[in-house]
Amino acid sequence: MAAPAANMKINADRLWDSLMEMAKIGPGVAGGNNRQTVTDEDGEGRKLFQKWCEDAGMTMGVDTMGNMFMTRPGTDPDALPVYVGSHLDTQPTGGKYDGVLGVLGGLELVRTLNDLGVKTKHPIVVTNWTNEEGTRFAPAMLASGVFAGIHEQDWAYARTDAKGKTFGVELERIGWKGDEEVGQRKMHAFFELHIEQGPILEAEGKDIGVVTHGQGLSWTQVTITGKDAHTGSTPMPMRKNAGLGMARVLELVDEIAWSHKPDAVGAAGHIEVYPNSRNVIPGKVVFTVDFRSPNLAVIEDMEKRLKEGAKKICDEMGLGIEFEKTGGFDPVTFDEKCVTAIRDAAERLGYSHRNIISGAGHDACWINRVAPTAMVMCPCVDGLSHNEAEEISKEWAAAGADVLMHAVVETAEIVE
Ligand code: HGY
Ligand code: MN
Ligand code: MN
Repeated sequence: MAAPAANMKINADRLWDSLMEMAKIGPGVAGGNNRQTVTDEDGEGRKLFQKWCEDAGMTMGVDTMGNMFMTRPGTDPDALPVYVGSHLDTQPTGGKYDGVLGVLGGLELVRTLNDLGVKTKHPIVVTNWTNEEGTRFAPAMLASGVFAGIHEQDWAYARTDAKGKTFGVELERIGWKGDEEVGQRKMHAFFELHIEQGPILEAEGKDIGVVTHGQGLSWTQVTITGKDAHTGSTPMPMRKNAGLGMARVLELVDEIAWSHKPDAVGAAGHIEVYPNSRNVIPGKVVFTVDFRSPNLAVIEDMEKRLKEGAKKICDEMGLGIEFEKTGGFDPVTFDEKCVTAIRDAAERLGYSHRNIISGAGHDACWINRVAPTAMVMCPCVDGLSHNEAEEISKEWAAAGADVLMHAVVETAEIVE
């Protein structure tokens, strides 16, 4: 297949302006974003993305999970489309680029092809996957997971947020429950551009990460029960302090992750304390342990040791404990041909690059189950993400979008 000419580049200023425009929707409190899934802000961001795509001549399809598919026709309508995209939803204290760069990078490549009058045999479909973050409704990558047949749609619709609202009702409320049956679309390939969300590329001075693998993820929700009691008048020996039990379990989580250094990681980002009153010993805590590793056996070992060790801690303290697996996926190996298209594109464009394993989960990790898939990464400042201070440079964004465009266009086959 003919590769695009090395001088075929996206419009960096236009991409940057679109990123800054989208960042105005669902602003955070410290310069980032709080555009959580199926909130009104998410709905607003979707509308802006739809407008931009339709202005670029694309037509929209939306499935029953709210996944948005914006199609640029190819010369052969029967050829399976090449999909490209990521997610527009953010963490509560999210950055402006996590996910958004991948969606708007896909839009920018279409805008550039329009400018250059380039046609491709295969249609190109720019995608916004619903609820990648899994922060409001666990698990992460919910809608791409339903699309890939990992989760049942009814189970996904019933996922509940901290206020007792369900995903399905909220999706309908914001008016983005589409009529296309989820998962019916067949793909020639899927490409995702994403910021690294880690320190490697910046530290090594590399423009591009060629993502060969994604590490696996395990989310275990732990509920520890003790007894609410007065923090002043209850003698220490009489206490059933669920909060103290959690503290000791979190120490264990850290110890387990360190025992598998340098690759394994572990922490709890979600913690609920009940009744969360200054003068009541917590009678119940609910928290989610997030373990990750490129090695499945390591993940399984960490899960096993968590259960055994946490049970021992609670037994000794007279506390109850329950475990629920609320999310996870095995380590991912991306498609060799697609990965090569990305590496060749970086080479052709003269961008420095290195192979990298994705530390974060992405929709591409599920789509890899149903279509040849690969990812391209760009650096981010100090490797910081899931923080409002998340930052990238315009040059990094442009390099990533250039490589994305070249890999997509080569795979979609330019028609001379
Ligand atoms: O959890 C993750 O890795 C992704 O950011 N949702
Ligand atoms: Mn993301
Ligand atoms: Mn994220």
